[in-house]
Amino acid sequence: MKTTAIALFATLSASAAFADGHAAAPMVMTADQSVANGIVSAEKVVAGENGWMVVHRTDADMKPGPVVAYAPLREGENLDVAAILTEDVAPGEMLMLMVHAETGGVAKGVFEYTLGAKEDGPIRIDDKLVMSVITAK
Ligand SMILES: [Cu+2]
Repeated sequence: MKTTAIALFATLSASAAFADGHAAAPMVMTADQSVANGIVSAEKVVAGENGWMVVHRTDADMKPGPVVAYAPLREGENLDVAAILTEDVAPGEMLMLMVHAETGGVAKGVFEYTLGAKEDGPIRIDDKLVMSVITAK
């Protein structure tokens, strides 16, 4: 009986969260991968609004560097997101996959961000960037 009550509560909380639009916190789920085919991919990306998965170069300092790929994201869950690299990335080089919004620019549906720009800039949750760092295999 107790178990049933707990399960029911969990179900109610989940639907309330969905109605509120905060079903899942923004995140990037990815892993080290070969990018020899010219694609960087993420298993799953959750975005709070329509936007972009942006791929920055980075290194051991973990600071976002130049953008080398991007792909559109829908609000909510995105599975198997693939971004085409605009330049070669060698095995051993590090990449940062980051969630950016589609706000602050002048054109809708056009990726307008360049490093440090406000157009289509990164989102922040609790003042932190939403990103994952991988190493190219
Ligand atoms: Cu970024």
